[in-house]
Order: sequence, then C-alpha cells, then structure tokens
Amino acid sequence: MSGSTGGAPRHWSAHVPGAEGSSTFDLPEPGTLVGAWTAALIPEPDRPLLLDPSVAPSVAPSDGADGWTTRGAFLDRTAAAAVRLHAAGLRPGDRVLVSGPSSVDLAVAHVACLRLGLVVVPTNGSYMEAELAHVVADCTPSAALVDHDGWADLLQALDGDLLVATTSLDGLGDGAATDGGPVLDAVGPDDPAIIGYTSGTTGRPKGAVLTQANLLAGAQAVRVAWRWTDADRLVLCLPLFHMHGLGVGLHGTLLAGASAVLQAGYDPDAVLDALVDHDATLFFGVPTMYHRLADHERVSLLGGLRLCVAGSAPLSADLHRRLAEATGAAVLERYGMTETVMLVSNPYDGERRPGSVGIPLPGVEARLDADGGEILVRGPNVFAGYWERPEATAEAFADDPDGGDPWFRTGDLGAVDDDGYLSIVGRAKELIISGGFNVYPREVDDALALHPAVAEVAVAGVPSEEWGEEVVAWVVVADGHECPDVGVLRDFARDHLAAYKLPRRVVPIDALPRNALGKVTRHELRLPD
Ligand code: MCA
Ligand code: AMP
Repeated sequence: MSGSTGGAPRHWSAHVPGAEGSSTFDLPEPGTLVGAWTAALIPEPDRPLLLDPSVAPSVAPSDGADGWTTRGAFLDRTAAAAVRLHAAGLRPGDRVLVSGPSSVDLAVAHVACLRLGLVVVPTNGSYMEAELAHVVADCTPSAALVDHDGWADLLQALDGDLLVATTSLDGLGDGAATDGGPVLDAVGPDDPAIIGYTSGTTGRPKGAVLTQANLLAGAQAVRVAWRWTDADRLVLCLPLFHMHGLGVGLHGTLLAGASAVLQAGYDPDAVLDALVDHDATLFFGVPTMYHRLADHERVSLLGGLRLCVAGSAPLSADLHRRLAEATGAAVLERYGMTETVMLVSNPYDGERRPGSVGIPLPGVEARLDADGGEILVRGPNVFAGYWERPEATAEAFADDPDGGDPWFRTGDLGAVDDDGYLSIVGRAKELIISGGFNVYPREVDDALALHPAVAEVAVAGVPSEEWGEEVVAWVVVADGHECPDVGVLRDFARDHLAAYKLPRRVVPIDALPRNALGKVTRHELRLPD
C-alpha cells in the first residue's frame, strides 16, 4: 500500500463487485428500518431468529422448544411489548434509555420501541452514576428499560418521573390501551430512531441522532456488501448498546431475515462452541476479541465460517496475518462510527488488505480533506445531527467545495492508495480506543484530578497488543504527596468512571507538556524507557 495520496483519488465511492449502486443507493421501501424488518420477518414465521444466551445452548435449533425465538414469535412479542409501552403513556418521539446484557428480551424491547416510534438511547452497562446522569440530563428520557443491578434506584434518584422497568417490561404494568392501541411501524424515514452517545471530535459525550433511514442505510450497506442472506447465522457476543453489536449485528440480522446466537459477554470458548453447535456462518468482533482467539487451540474453527469481520479499532496487520495463517481465511476489516453506522469495508470478493479498512460501502462517498487528510463522508447513513447541540452539529460538517451536500468530519486521518483502499493513519480528535470502547481523555483527566495527591494530570493512549491502546495517566504530584500508584488511582476514580476508562499505568512527570497557548500536548507524553 502506498500510503501516499499521489495519483490516488481524493474523492471516491463504492465499487463493490455485485453491489447495487455506488454513491446512489436505493433503500428497501418504505425506507424505514422497522418497515424493512417486518417485511423480512413475516414470511416463514417458524424459522429460528434469535437464540437467547440465558437458555441452555446445547439443543439443536430444529427441536422447537430449544431456546430459539422464531421470526413469528419475535414479531408477536415486539407488537405486544409496543402495546404495553403505549399503554404506559409513551408516544412517538419520546426517548427511552435501554441497557442490559444481551438477551432476547433486550432485542424485543429495542425493536418494540422502534416499531412504536420511540427513540432508543442505547446505554453502556458499565456506566457509573455520573456518566448515566449526563445521559439522562441531556436527552431527558421518559422511560428506562434496564437490567443492571442498582440501576433502577439510581435512575429513579436521577429523575423521579422516569418510568423504570426491566427489558422484559417488569415494572411497567400491563395496563390496557385507553385509546384503541398504537399503530405500529408508522414512523417515517426521517424520524429519529436512536440517540447514540459518543464524544464525537471534542467535548463531553453528545447524542448522535440517527433516523430510521440512516440506520436502514447502514444495515443495508453491509447486508449487500457482505452478501448477508437468510441462510446466515451470526455468533453475536458484542454488547447491544453500541453501533457494532446493535446497528450492524442485530439490525443486519433482522434485515437479512438471518439468525443470531446472542451471547452476554465475551468468552472465546463459548464463541468457538457456538460456531460448531449452531452451524454459524458469521462472526463479528473487535480486535481485542480476535487477539484472544488468535492463540486458542481451536482458532482454526473460524476458518470454517463464511465471513469474519473486525472493526471498531485498528486490526494490526500482524494480527490479520496471524489469523490468516491459523485459519486459512482473511478477516474482513471495516470502519464505522456511531454517527454514520458503517462507512468503509474491505471487499467480500476482492483482496482483504491487512492494515487497510478497504473501500467505501454502497451509498457512502468519502474524500480526504485537502488540509491534513481528515476523512470526510456523506451518504444516507450519515446522522442527522447531535441532540440539541446545533453548534456541535454545525462544526461536525464541512461545506462541499462544489456546492453539494455537506460532508461529515470523522476526526480520523486517512490515506488512500492507488486502488482506492483507505488506511486510517491517525486521529485529529482526542480519543483513546481501548478494546473497542472509546475513552475521551479529558473525562478521565477530570476524574483523576480530584485526587489530593494529583496537582495536574493528563491521560493518553499508548499502544497495547491486547487492548489496541491502553489508558496511561501522566501525573504531576502535589507538594507534600507521593505519586499514587495505579491501583490507588483506579480505586479512587472507580466511582466516577466506567471501568474500561480507568488508567492501566501511572507515570509521574515534573510538568505536563504544553503548547504556546497553554494547552496540553498529549502526543508529547512519553513512557519512561
Ligand atoms: C473491559 N475492561 C476493559 C475493557 N473491557 N478495560 C479497558 N478496555 C476495555 N475495552 C476492564 C474490565 O472492566 C476489567 O476491569 C478488566 O478490564 C478485565 O476485564 P475482562 O474480563 O478481561 O474484559 P472483558 O469483559 O472480556 O471485555 C473485553 C471486551 C470488551 C470483550 C473486549 O471490552 C468489549 O466487549 N468490547 C467491545 C466494545 C464494542 O462493542 N465497541 C463497539 C463500539 P476491572 O478488573 O478493573 O473490573 S461502536 C464503534 O466503535 C463503531 C461504530 C464501530 O466501528 O464499530
Ligand atoms: P465511536 O465513536 O464509538 O463510534 O467510534 C468510532 C471510531 O472508531 C472511528 O472514528 C475510528 O476512530 C474508530 N474505528 C472504527 N473502526 C475502525 C477501524 N477498523 N480501524 C481504525 N479505527 C476504527
């Protein structure tokens, strides 16, 4: 790969063999996610759709009473849940916070909300009170459907008016509808469907508002590009509160009328068992998951799948090659964002290049900003804007030099080779990605700065074979104190931050590096030799 932009295109879109369309992209009618799902799931109602992780996974899917939820049962359950949500007073446009370990109940709750026109706010289950409080204050949900210990009380304390129930709707009441019941699947393509919290390029987490059409375009693009059909079966161990597991794994399964084995949490043995026990054809994971599979004695089982996809963080060329050697098949790496669902993917049929994220997906146009090489994108998958943040939304888009639709600034830096393959070569935004989870450094700085022994602190990501990047804290120690060790700082910050954001190393430093304006220059922070 040249890595230069010499003779390569600065503006390019998909040329996926066999894919419909490139920059123009027809979505299935009626242009909504819920409409497309319902159409895909109505035929052959007895076919298995989702396997619940709480049900013993040892029984074959043809048995009937085997733990699989069929297409018909899923449509019935989502309709019944939508009736209960409506009866509880929820109306289209209301926000509903949804979070839990993966389960069919969670999938039903999510889809029921969307069928009713509610706006789902998928929320990371490791959030602590302050992180949850930010989301609740920001998007003012009317209800929360959550399955984590202690969350019901916490949420109720944050907002006494919030309707709080589990994802199986325990606690919601089964009140009969007072006005004839809801009309399902009546939302339009431009209606909001999900608010996904992400730090974006700057600032505290903002809610990216994705419409029905955005989410449909995102799922349809990968369905087409990856040849996802109703014969496919996915082992889905990614959490269902981020775009990878939810917007790709679950939404794609429902759109393709395929099936998925849900797993609550990641266990390489359970993944490999499920591949065999359930005749799986697909596996999606973040690089940390592949890292833990690469040395497993049964890793070759991955080679029996039709397709393994990696994303959310860079898959190193070395890990790509090790997996290819061990399995005889090349993992397909792709690139996406909360604000855009999926953007760029290595080809299904063509060469899957280690170290590259491939070529734009159907419907996606991409170009590199002339100054600095930031990746700019547009297409039907790109979000509508940040929830109640007009300024942040305006900043996130760049005008088109030819007067066309504006381009979304990804905050990632790219290089395109002569064949149109994109590599992500850096980030213009302050972001650490650890194990596929995003960590916004300033949020961690703020929590650590509260420790009495810390005069000043800045965190940054350092390369890690397992996590991709690890959070490291550089600390200027307060007068009269010793530098707190990493365990002390982790315990101190645990009440404020989700565990994946906690530093894994602490480095004492005399002064933080700063530029002429006094801003900390994180890229100058160095580990001691
Ligand atoms: C868990 N820990 C972590 C992480 N995960 N620390 C740093 N980074 C992490 N990602 C902490 C735990 O809290 C625990 O801390 C300790 O590490 C050991 O946990 P362990 O059991 O090893 O971890 P795990 O439960 O096995 O989780 C690792 C994981 C998980 C399976 C890789 O992080 C994961 O599911 N990642 C996927 C994230 C994802 O879905 N991202 C998609 C974002 P302690 O001992 O202190 O309690 S969507 C996106 O990025 C875009 C759209 C895209 O392109 O996909
Ligand atoms: P999020 O804000 O959680 O949606 O994370 C999106 C970010 O993850 C992107 O802006 C990229 O920085 C990163 N990302 C996703 N996929 C890849 C990939 N395959 N390689 C490198 N970075 C990636």
